[in-house]
Amino acid sequence: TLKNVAIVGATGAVGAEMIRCLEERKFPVGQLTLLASARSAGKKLKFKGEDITIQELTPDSFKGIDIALFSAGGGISRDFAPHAVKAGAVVVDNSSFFRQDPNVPLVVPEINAADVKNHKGIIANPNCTTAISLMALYPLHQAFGVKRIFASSYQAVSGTGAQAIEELANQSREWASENRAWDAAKLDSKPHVYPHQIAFNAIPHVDSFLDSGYTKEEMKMENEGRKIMHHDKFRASVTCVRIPVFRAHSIAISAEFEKPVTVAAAREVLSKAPGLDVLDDPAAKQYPLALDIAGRDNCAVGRLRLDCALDNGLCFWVVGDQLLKGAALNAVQIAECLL
Ligand code: A2P
Ligand code: 11C
Repeated sequence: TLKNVAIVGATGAVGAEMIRCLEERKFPVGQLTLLASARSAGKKLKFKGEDITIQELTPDSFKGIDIALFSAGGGISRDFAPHAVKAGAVVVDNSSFFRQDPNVPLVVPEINAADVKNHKGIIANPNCTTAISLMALYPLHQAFGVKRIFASSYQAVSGTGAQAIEELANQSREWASENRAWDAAKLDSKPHVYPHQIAFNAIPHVDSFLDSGYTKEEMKMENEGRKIMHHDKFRASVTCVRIPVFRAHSIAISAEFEKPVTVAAAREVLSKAPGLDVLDDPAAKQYPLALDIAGRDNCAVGRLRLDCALDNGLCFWVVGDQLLKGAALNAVQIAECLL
């Protein structure tokens, strides 16, 4: 049976991918309602070759909606998801706002699809860095029992949204058009989205800082990882870094396991994992690259090696399109679990 679907934040970087995922995966959409701010109302976006006029999001937007996909930031989810639930819709929320609510399942369908059925109107979509990391970590956990990880992320600007994509593009153009030398990479223009110039830089600051000195983004790995893997003792020490890549997040992970692990056994486990490709042939210079993984549904893992500083430790490099597996694709997969 067909479902009436609404996308909140349809004009955003994730919203655009949600529209595409619904179309590509042949989700049984009855009517598609596209919602955004008043700034976008009246503009049109295409779905299955047809123009759909964007409407301004209001508390009354959800009459007759079966499934509402939210990706317009935590504040919008906080204020409007309850209206959608009241109107009878099931909300799949891409923001961090409801993720730790015990009444809200937090789901990566390849890992804990069964949690979907416990929902009370809202299902949360995990953080993108966490979701991509778990696509490789969870199968290893099932085989070897993960105790803790140390990780660094290399996050694309599209994780921040459409304005950040523009900021990186503009800064890159500014450098090129002024014929600047390599050692004159610091531009005159002031950044708007990030606290520092992102082009030609690496910024160890994603989301806001906590008293502990970690950022919120960094702690999502442990907090969301525990909930998704049903593993209350999982520990994660993470440094999240924004880099001048447009699309696809990369994460370098050192994981420590309960049981002894070998590269061959890990490769065997990972090669059978759903939604994950193993690209691991260093001699052929083959490993997952953001530029190759961008636009692909599957995440990819490579650089498998025993960790030389941990007991029962494995190092690996996992890359995923964070607009897809980290956001729009995962949200649509959750919606598919509801069918
Ligand atoms: P709009 O384009 O009208 O501002 P991104 O994460 O790529 O920056 O996208 C954010 C999304 O959230 C956009 O679709 C944006 O719509 C939407 N959004 C932002 N503020 C509001 C709001 N007050 N009401 C509805 N949608 C909003
Ligand atoms: C980023 N991961 O790349 C963030 C965006 O918890 O959903 C999404 C933040 C979140 O900036």
